[in-house]
Amino acid sequence: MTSNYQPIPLDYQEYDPEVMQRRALEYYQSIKKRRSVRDFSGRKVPSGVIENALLAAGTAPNGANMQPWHFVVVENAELKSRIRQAAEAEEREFYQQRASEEWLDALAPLGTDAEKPFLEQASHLIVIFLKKFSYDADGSKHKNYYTSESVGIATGFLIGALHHAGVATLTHTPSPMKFLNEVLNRPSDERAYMILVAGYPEQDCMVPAITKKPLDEIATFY
Ligand code: IYR
Repeated sequence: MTSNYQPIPLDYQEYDPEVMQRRALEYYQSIKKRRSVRDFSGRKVPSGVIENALLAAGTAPNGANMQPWHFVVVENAELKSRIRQAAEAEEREFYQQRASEEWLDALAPLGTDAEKPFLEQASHLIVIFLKKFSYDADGSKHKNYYTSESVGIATGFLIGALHHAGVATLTHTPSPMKFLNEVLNRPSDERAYMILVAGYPEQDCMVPAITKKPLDEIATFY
């Protein structure tokens, strides 16, 4: 039997335990400063920053290395405005009809509503699509595996990479998001997963006061 398994040496960097400790602490101290930003300035983030962050996202571990994602980067004002209009229509429906009282109560501390000006103001909208299938060069269709886990991890890498570069982000998931396939010309077997809003925060940007759970609540050690 012929095998497609072709191993290469691992490129691995080991650190001394103290260096490990320091790096782990420094990473936590950096990532804990990431906040979801809803007030963006119109300033443009350089395209190269977005491109490298996307390359970082594309390294994410994923099911059978099918890389079941597609990122659409929107800077065009006309497209942003179409996305805003469609998203606000869905959000008005959500806030006025679909959301339960319990859900609205849970959102109250975040101060969100159906108005989404950031969809036009922010430097970039990165619309993340999940691909249920891949296609060979000859056009034959293959199922992708663990697609939501894979795209979730890639999205996490993307958010982390943008934060590392100094780009503020907001995860935005208007529901339903089908309109994004139409506006952005994506095939119907791709599912819009999230809009990642990216840019510089507005000057004197405020964010809701929230706290994160302590370690003993989020983790168990045996
Ligand atoms: N999609 C809506 C509502 C919303 C839902 C959750 I859960 C949030 O953490 C934040 C907002 C909106 O974007 O306003």
